[in-house]
Amino acid sequence: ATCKPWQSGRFLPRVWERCQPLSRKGMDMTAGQGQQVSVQEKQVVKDLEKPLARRETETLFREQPETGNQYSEDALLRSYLKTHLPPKVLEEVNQDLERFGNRLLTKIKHLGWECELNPPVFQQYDAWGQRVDHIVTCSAWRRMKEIAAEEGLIAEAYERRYSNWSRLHQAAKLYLFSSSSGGFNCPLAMTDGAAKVIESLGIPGSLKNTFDHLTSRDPKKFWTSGQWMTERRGGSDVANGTETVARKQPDGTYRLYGFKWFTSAADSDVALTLARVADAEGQVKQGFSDLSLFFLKVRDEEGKLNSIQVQRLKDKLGTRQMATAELWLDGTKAELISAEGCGVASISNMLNITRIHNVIGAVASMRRMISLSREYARRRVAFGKLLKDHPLHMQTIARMEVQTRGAFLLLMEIIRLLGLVETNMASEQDQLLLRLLIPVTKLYTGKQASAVVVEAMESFGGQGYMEDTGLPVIVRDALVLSIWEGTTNILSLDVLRSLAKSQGQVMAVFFSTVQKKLELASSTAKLERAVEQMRDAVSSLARFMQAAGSRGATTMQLAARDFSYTVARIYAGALLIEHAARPDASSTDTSAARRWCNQELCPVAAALEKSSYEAEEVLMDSALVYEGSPA
Ligand code: UCC
Repeated sequence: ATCKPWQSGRFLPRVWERCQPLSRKGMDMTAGQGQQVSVQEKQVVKDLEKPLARRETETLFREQPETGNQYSEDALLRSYLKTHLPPKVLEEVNQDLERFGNRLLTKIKHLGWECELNPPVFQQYDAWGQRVDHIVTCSAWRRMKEIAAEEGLIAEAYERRYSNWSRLHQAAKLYLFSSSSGGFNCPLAMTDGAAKVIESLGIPGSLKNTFDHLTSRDPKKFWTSGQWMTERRGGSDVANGTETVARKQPDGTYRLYGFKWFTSAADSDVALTLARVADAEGQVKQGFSDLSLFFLKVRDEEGKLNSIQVQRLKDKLGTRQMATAELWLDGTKAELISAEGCGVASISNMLNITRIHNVIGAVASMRRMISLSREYARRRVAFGKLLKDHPLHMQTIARMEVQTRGAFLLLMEIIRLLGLVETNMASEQDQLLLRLLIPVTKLYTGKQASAVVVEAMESFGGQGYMEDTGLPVIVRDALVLSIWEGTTNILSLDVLRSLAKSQGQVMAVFFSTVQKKLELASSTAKLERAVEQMRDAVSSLARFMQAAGSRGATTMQLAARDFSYTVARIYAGALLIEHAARPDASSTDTSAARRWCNQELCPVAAALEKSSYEAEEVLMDSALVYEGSPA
């Protein structure tokens, strides 16, 4: 008994060291007690009899988690597609994803790792002292661009060969691609966003050629786009923070003058950006929301930069495979593509697409980490048995799985709605629901991704913290997902904006959609309790909305985060229940839905009851806590 520190709760290193030899004995004892011993476990025992030097390397080698064809292994994705796609479409999409999964495993994954090992380098001058401002990328990164074209990762969404299901096909591919893409998912997000803006403008003649490049399947023709929104004074508050000025030229084009503080994937071919148009006297009003949207090419036909100077590349925590730069625009030739003063509203078409890509990245990173974590738990032995046979470890992985499933179904739901909107098949309700669910899903999955990948890293113990396992890369890259494309608070306020703009209609659609999903599942006995919990949560949310309606705007702002979380959790719960109520649902589907509904579904109501949003009191209280205690 003294040699089982995990039972006595004594984890002091010295005690543990003393226990090492006996822990082996403990393992043999377990086997002797007639418990099930797997082949793997027997192999470990055999290994322990080998000479020390060989034994150590072989044991760890066998523990290295490996996943196979991501598509074949993703039961949830497969069942989702099977449920929703028409049979003919399913057959083709299935084949394509199977093939793509194989290509990812055998080729693309390695390229992704190469991108991580060879991040972009900034070369400001050439050997002869001439300023070149060259962002040097590795060959694997350039190959990713070709692969993106060959696979139609953008084209698929705009060709619409599967009508409203084209977006689903594209999203499934991007989701599989994301964690092996070596950061190339970032330029693809913005490229998709730019194509969307151009399409929503009716593909004007001047942008037809660009649209063709952005949506091309020809690697030689394919272009990527940047989204240059952020300036020194405005990451979130874009309207007030943008200082860039646009001066009209006699030929009708504009020249841009300003400084862009974060420009992701700065090696892109074109970009959309915001600027303030100067009037006939050359004057500009600063600090007002009168931004306009511009399109520009980064280089001219000869390959020279379009009056752009690269100040430096950013030194980032993650996404290091991708060049983020500070750029001076010094007379950059550009085309005005929105109505003057409507830049923010126009670029929101791009933002909504890049936010969806952010969700794809979030769900993909959770899925990847869990797959590895689960695989490791099948190989690693501790305290006499495989990790997967330890109840607490299994429960931890199960919790991550449930979170990932909820996030995945939210993603698929916004993709489904987007597909309908883009093929003019969406009802007004679908459009309202999409407007609400994009910020909700973005903020929820961005945050969940950080939590899940860190938890998953921990499931590898110290190995998870080792750079050369590749696990820290996934963690680092996931941490940006709650910041990119709007922070959690900014997105929470966008949720409120969607309520205000629609005069509450988004919530009316939300409630009726959730009710419908619950009704369809109410005859499934195994889901009875989950449906009940959901109904309670929906009533609490409705009560919150009634109560909050009579309070001031500050109350609603203080509640915005909890409110958005509530919407996310309730909607994901409804989706999980719907998925579990299918005739061919698996027991995993049922358990996941039940577990999801066992968590706090309506945090906003609970907080209201605790008076957490009593504006004056809370503001004063928060200010006190924020200031800290006097010394
Ligand atoms: O660029 C970045 C990094 C790139 C990397 C991309 C990779 C992503 C995925 C990778 C895959 C893994 S980061 C830059 C990101 N920046 C932001 O996200 C900006 C954050 N700030 C906001 O979101 C703000 O809410 C603003 C700037 C969008 C709006 O602030 P304002 O000035 O307070 O806006 P207003 O006045 O409320 O709205 C102006 C107009 C209104 O329309 P009108 O004029 O018709 O009434 C709004 O309804 O814009 C409309 N609008 C929207 N419409 C605002 N937001 C939206 C929206 N989300 N959807 C529709």
